[in-house]
Amino acid sequence: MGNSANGNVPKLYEAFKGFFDIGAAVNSRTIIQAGDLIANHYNSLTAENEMKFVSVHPAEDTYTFEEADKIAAFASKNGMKMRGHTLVWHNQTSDWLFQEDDGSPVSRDKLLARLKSHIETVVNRYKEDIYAWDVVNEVITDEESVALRSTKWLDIAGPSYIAKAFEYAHEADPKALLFYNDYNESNPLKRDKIYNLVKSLLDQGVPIHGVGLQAHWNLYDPGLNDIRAAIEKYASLGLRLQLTELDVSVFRFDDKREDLVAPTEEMMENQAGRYESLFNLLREYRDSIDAVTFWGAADDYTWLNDFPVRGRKNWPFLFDENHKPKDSFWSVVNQNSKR
Ligand code: HAH
Repeated sequence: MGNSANGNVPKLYEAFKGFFDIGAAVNSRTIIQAGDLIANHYNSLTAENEMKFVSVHPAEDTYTFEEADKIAAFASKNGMKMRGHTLVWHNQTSDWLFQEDDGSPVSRDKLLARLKSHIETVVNRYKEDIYAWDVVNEVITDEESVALRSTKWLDIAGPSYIAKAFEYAHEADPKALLFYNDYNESNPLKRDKIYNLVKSLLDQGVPIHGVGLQAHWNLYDPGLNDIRAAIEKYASLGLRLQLTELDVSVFRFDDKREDLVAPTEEMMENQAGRYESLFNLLREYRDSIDAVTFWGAADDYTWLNDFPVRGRKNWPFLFDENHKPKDSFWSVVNQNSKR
């Protein structure tokens, strides 16, 4: 075991050597506030927001890469890999993209031309830094009857924008691994819709290399059997898998309680047990899974502090608010040394 971090705390990513990379989503603040922790324990980075459309391309002739560049430089300085997130999404995307100057909707051709130019510029810029891109994020609905999410992309361009995005990304960097990424990916119904979408892309010869399971999970859901079935189903497509945005919320998704200022002991015990069984399962699928990226680094900052309940704190990670390893950390790291 690599006991090379602080004292006797093994480095998280070293504990998973031979299994998969261990990543963290970061932002311009966390690479400073938690920079040491991040560089010490993770060997891969994703920019939480800084490479999204609205962050890098606020107006047609304006690209703003300063924040994204800082994160890429941090990764490179610390010898970490980097994933790109994300080229096509329905959120955090600038309105100008879909509009003419007078506010009327653009034509399909114009939207696709803008998409191509955006993808070329962004993917090209980070060619040396980024080995894998989330090309298309969250286009499948959670509802039973409909497959594709109703978005401006779909309204204007029709379903082929999905294949186009992968083609443009592949042209821009033929070496990059290209992912379809989504949440509620282990829900059997949504899983089958994601599978069908990805399969149809493969059948059309679209350059897609992986499925990203966001893995925004909690102490109770999804069940291990559903996670296992999802991994097997996606892997049966012959694609690479990654967990791209893992966190384990201490609340059920529909639990709106707001009274806690610290996690209960029971929550932290349950979380350690949950992480232990999750990583046992993930290790079983090491041949299909190449990386597990957490959607944050430590409990002092998580997007879950505002979602789905605004301002409610959550404690979803392996490191606490002071960047110290939690029981959840030891439950996944000790499992490895028992093997
Ligand atoms: C993810 N969506 C996004 O991929 C990521 O870019 C963002 O920073 C946080 C979470 C998860 C999600 C959502 O967008 C809507 C409902 C549920 C979950």
